[in-house]
Amino acid sequence: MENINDMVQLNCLDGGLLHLVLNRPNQLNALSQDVLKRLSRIFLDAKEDPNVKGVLISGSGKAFCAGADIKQLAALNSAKGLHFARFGQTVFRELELLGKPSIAAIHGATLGGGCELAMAASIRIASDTAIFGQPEIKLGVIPGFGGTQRLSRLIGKGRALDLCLTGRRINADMALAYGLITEIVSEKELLTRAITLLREITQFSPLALMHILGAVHQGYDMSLEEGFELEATYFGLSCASKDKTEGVNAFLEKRQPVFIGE
Ligand code: CO8
Repeated sequence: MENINDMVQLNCLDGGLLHLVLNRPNQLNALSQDVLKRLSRIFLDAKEDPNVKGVLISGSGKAFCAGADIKQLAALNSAKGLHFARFGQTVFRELELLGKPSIAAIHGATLGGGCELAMAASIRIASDTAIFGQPEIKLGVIPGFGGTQRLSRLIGKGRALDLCLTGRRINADMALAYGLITEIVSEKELLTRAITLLREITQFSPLALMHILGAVHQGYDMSLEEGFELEATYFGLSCASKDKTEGVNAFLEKRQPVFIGE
């Protein structure tokens, strides 16, 4: 019997970084209902915890995540499928709307729900061993954890349709060319690079980071005019912060800023 807490291991790293390790290596970190419940708890807690500045997600064993747990998928009827899809969508949205930067550090298979989880992170970097795809069509279903929506938004409708309709896999080079990931490193360097990048980002004002994430995620589906208004609102809020005073003063005084999140 698997313990729900072991399915996602938590490591607190220096600088307020929370490292989540998907930890069902014998199932290639397949996303069961329990994994999703655990992820939801972690994301909600991380959002509220002022000590958490950023989140890193990786997978143990030979894959990032090979998708929803196909054994559980087998038992789904229409009503349960609807519920499971909504639940997964909600959990991944919690990650996307964390208000703090997140990085998916990807290696090996990143398929189906695994790719959908990675797409909910703010940034994806991958090792040269990574493979990506939405193979649900081969199982007679469709992506259900946000894949049809986020993939189209990230890489464009034509490429998303190609991947979802064929179920074919793409390698890291192609994923980079598509804009699904932003960087490729060797598998050995993956975690170090992801941590370094997340540290670089989380040194900035947490408020400004939250405002950027909010402006991009909320503004994405608005009209351009509405998006501008949202951006102006967030910009105004940023200007009211002590971090803005500190950032501008530090520049003028030719020193490094120290942001406090106020
Ligand atoms: N679920 C459960 N178990 C899995 C999964 C999975 N998604 N993927 C792999 N495993 C298991 C295998 O069954 C195997 O277990 P065992 O050793 O007991 O036989 C073990 O992991 C290792 O897998 P393989 O032996 O297959 O490893 P390979 O290196 O030969 O192949 C692959 C790796 C190519 C990744 C292959 O495992 C594979 O194709 N996996 C399935 C990928 C897939 O189809 N993913 C999509 C799943 S559906 C989905 O994500 C839908 C999301 C939205 C759902 C909405 C709910 C309604």
